Amino acid sequence: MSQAIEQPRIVKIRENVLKKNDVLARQLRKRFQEEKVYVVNIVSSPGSGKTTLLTEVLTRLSKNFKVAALVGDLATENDAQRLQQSGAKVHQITTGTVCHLEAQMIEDSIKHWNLLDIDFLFIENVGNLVCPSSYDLGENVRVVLFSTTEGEDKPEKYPTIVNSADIAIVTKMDLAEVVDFNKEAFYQAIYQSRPNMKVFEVSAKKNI
Ligand SMILES: Nc1nc2c(ncn2[C@@H]2O[C@H](COP(=O)(O)OP(=O)(O)OP(=O)(O)O)[C@@H](O)[C@H]2O)c(=O)[nH]1
Ligand SMILES: [Mg+2]
Repeated sequence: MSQAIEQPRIVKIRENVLKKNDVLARQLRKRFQEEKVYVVNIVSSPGSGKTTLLTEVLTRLSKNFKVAALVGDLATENDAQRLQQSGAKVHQITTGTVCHLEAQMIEDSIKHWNLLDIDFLFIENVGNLVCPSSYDLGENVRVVLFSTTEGEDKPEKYPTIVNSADIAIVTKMDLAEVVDFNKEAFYQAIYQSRPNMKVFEVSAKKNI
């Protein structure tokens, strides 16, 4: 079979997978809404600080709210163990070779949880700046993290993830000076895709 004939088949399968995911994500969103669970999907490249920031957020929020987290990685339970230190209900999703979380994985993971016992559900996606942008998980809000140590041009290089997110967070601000992080260039790169995007600057390690 020639490549010209094979190509449309691959596109078709991808379309079907995404469509199936969208349908399930819509059902999940409805369920979350009915059971009053606010869902946050956190996406970023590997190592930009998702687990570190989320552990801090869960620790603080758990004083007044019922919080839970799902975390996706290709392998290991490391991040679930770290997040559990916050006292929150946590479940690790190991994806094997898949570079993103899908709505089906979320549905399977929450099967044993009573959603009425959860006010906020955080989903730490697999570390990847490409794949997670195409997969709706039924979340209320999608947050993209960029760390100062990655360089200020990442929003420009990965516009799809910026476009699919609602909010951006710059992490590791305590290291900004050491790595010569050019804040102006970073904001320009973000605003190029999303002129009014809300951006927060944080450090999960030090008061800045
Ligand atoms: N200095 C500094 N280091 C940080 C900060 N946040 C995270 N780190 C460090 O960055 C490294 C990666 O952090 P993680 O929280 O594991 O990053 P992640 O995005 O969850 O990584 P993956 O789940 O593997 O994609 C760790 O060594 C953290 O200690 C921060 O605000 N400041
Ligand atoms: Mg992590």
